Amino acid sequence: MRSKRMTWVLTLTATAAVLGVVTLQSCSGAGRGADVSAIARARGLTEADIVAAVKTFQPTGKMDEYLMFGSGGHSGQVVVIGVPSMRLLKVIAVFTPEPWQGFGYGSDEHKALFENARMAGHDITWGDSHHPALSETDGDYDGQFLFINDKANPRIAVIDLRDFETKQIVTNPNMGTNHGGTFVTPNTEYVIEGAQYSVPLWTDYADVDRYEEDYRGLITMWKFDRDRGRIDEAASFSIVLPPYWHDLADAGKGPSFGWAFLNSFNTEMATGGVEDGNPPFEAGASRNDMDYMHIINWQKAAEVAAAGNTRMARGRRVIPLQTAIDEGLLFFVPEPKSPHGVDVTPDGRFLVVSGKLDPHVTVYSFAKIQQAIQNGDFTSTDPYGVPILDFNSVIEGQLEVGLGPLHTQYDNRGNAYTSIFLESQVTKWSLDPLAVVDKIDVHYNVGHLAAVEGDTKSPDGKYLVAMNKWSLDRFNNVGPLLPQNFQLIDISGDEMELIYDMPIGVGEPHYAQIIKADKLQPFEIYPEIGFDPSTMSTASDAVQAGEERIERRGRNVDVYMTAIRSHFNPEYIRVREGDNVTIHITSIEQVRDATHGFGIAKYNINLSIEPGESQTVSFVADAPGVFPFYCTEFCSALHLEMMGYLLVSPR
Ligand code: K7E
Ligand code: CUA
Repeated sequence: MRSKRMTWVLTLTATAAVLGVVTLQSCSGAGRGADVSAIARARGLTEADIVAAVKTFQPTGKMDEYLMFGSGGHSGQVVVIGVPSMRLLKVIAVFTPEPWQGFGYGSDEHKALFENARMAGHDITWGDSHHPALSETDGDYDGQFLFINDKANPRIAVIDLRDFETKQIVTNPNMGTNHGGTFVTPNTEYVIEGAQYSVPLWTDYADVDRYEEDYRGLITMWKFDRDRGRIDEAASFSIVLPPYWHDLADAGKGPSFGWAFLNSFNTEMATGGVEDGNPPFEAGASRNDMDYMHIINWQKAAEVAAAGNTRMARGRRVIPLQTAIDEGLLFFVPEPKSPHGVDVTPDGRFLVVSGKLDPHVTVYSFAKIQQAIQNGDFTSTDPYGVPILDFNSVIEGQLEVGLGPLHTQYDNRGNAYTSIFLESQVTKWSLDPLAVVDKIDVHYNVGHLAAVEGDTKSPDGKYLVAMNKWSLDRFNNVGPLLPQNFQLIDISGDEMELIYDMPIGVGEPHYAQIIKADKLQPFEIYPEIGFDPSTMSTASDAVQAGEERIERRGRNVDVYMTAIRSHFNPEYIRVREGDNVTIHITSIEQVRDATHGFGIAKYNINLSIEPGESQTVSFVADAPGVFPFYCTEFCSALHLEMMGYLLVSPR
């Protein structure tokens, strides 16, 4: 491979000529007499630094070519980042309340969403978001929806990219946690959620000594109703799996359409218990040289479910394991040691698996897998009767890429990029022939990679982001809890070039997807006055200008309020202690970015009301006193005056 310390043979002037941007030696006119080479010298910048800066800098008002949707890790949110500038544009509130967006601070719409997101009788106000998935049409991102999993509390969220807001959270009571989600099928027919740690399925409680009998894995195919923009829970189904631990999944496309692939580990079914003198989980679950890639015919499974060949488990439709075996829905093929990612190639012909404890990537041929299934070419079955294909007869080849390979993405020139955790590198390799092409150091301990459109049928091949778990010495010391480091890599040339470091200080992101920005068509303002984003239609309680009023029925008080720069109408809300108050607020603004907030002091209420939006907040006026409410978003010169009083008279 090439030397890591590149020698700069070009002079600054030569670079300037190549770039055709500025004359670096003297820039009079270009930057008010600035001398770029003098600035670079003073800041200690190298030639490569200047090139990287020019490749990533966005002048004011210039938009990024791509948007990256990254998981927010245990923040439970989604981060939206412009590429290549790596500017953070938004943190979309998903699983965790977020006051700026007024998400979970009083609005009835969000109360309903969080109500549906409860698990085991608990309000859940965080998530461990891992894998965002953009909706696809014909195997390509279509820019309409985004899905993301909560690993900690097995849930899936739906975000509508018309307004970048979370619309739905569905729970999976039959999983302990999830990890193999979210991944979409090529037309977003289904959103895939694979479990991670197995738990008892048909009984609510079984001790670990009943592990092999009562614990089960699961994969759920969530049916997505694109017209409604919602997962259809009743039309969704799950398939029971043996009690291995399951990891990442991917959906086949092109020739492998209709199939899903799911990694597993702990096929040893180790049950840990280091305190009892047993090997700890980490050792027990890593004994075998091979685990099983699960090959799942989801298209046929959907037919089996539609035919009623399911049982109910905790109110959900489930295809029992024996049915899955009998119907030919589930096959295994060995995969090397503690696999992490399984990534279908853009043409859908091959699957790339990385074993964390194996220095190779293994490339499986979908055609060979199909041939073996059709020929009934099985070496044996697992203890539960699942047929196992012969490893050597279905692989296309293996390639040594480095120690601790994890995740793979693709470009548009037949190359794959695999993250190498232990060596803190990205390995670029060609699929045909199987050969390492280039390696680059990243800082440090890389997890996922995200290449632009890198898991679609037509990757763009321009940029790759290495999502590094450790940042160590890359940023200023902010105490013992460090941000992660997203490193932007230019992959458009023969050699990869590291061009930007972006600290992520909100949680531990895992995966991201990067979409061409012009595929997104978000609203600039809501399409009509009185629009309810939770239904994406006109609110039944929308308030138009001139309709403002307060209605009382016994102890119920309904306030019909409008907001426009720079006042609320009405400005007094007079109620009695103990009254049930419902405020219906509509922003009658039609100007882009004229957002108003609505916060009530000491009642833990805050809304964000964007132009045209209608929201409802209900609460019991249980504390008597005088409580100012005010607009929490700076909206005009008279923003401080945009206020009113909630007057709660004692009973
Ligand atoms: Cu590797 Cu959850 Cu995909 Cu973390 S996961 S990196
Ligand atoms: Cu409206 Cu500030």
